[in-house]
Amino acid sequence: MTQASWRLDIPAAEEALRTLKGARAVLMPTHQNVDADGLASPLAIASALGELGIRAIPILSDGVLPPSLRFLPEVERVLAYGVDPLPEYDALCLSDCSDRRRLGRFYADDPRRVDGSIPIINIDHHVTNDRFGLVNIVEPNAAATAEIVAEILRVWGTELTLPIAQCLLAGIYGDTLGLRTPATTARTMRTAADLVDAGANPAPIVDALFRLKSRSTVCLWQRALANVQWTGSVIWAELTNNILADCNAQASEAEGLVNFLAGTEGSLVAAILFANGDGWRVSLRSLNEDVDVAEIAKAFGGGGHPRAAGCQVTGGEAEKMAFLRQVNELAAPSNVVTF
Ligand SMILES: [Mn+2]
Repeated sequence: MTQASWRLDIPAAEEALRTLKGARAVLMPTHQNVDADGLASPLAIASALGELGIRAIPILSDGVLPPSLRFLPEVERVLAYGVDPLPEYDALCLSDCSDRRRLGRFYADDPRRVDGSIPIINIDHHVTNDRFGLVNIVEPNAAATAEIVAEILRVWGTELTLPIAQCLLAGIYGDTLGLRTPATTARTMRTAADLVDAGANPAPIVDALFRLKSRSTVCLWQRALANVQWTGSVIWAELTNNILADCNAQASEAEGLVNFLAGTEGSLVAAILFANGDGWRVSLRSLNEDVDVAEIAKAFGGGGHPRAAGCQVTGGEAEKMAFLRQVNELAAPSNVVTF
């Protein structure tokens, strides 16, 4: 377990609040393929800003609410981009979003939305965050954006209501797989304990994020596991749109699968390749301390964390296989021992 090695930038947290207080409405787009941390953090912030009389609206950038996140308190306040009309806004607050392209369709439809002409508050824990905001609160040593948000709300002096506490605990549990990842510190656990003291209940979070699964998810895993392949020490599976359609599943349902594969004996990297229009969106994981998948993803224009990252591979079968061979070479220098 590593020691806590970050300190909240309190002046930045205060400046963020000043900026948000000056806005008539704050839009909070999520990153694409949103996860628990990516949705629970803006939900908690929106709820806290509501206490202060500031209107803040979380919006799902790719218009889809993953079924596993329906349990989040106050999720009904979240809009879906491309489905709900886009409200008027004069400030943006992004959480858990390492760069603006991660906003998916919200960005792609009009990159000028995030060119800085509307002030951006950027709250994140990705080491690859490029500090695109007017105010940047980026703490790569925090285990989850929700862990940072818990401290920001302390500075803001907002009440830790039950919905806020439950959201923040869900964000922390989501990114730490239930306080189990190397990024989890004693401080992460203390923050989690404070949230439980405030009334948060871990049991439904664990069920929703790690135990309950739909029939479509089991179908997806069945198809993916039947086609697991190896390229050197890279264990990988590809998910096509046909498989998703056959199983009536969304791509987000395979997120747990890459974590499952990452624990496979003899592997240094696990990859799930999601076929999309241009090639594949790739999700990378490693349990090996000597392998940094954020660095590997960066070599292909992506980013993330040392243990979990992603990138896009453009092209066809030849490019796909070349990518996997390159990942294997980047992951397996001669001094790295497989387990
Ligand atoms: Mn996160």
